[in-house]
Amino acid sequence: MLEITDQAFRRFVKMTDLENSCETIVNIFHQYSVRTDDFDTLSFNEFNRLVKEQFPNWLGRVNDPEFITNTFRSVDKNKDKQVDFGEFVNLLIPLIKATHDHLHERHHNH
Ligand SMILES: [Ca+2]
Repeated sequence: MLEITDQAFRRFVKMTDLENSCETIVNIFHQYSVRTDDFDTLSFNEFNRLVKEQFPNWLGRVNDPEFITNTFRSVDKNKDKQVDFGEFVNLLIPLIKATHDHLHERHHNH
């Protein structure tokens, strides 16, 4: 039977914006998590790099080492000095909510 690769399959399936957004989040996480040690978690250095490169506008204090250290500690809920994907998603939730609130503020000011 003809096997269809994941990539080929995607050419035939039109994913929704939300599906694409979810996949983008997973892909970006992996771009950083595969660099050293455990390929599916972020070490402190990987986390530091992801936050600096991916949130330069939203997290204004990305160049403050204390801010990065404190954020890493608070995101690393199980204290294993690695940020897994679930912990990473918990970091995104308040950012997504803030984006939503910000959009409403702009809407109300019109
Ligand atoms: Ca962890």
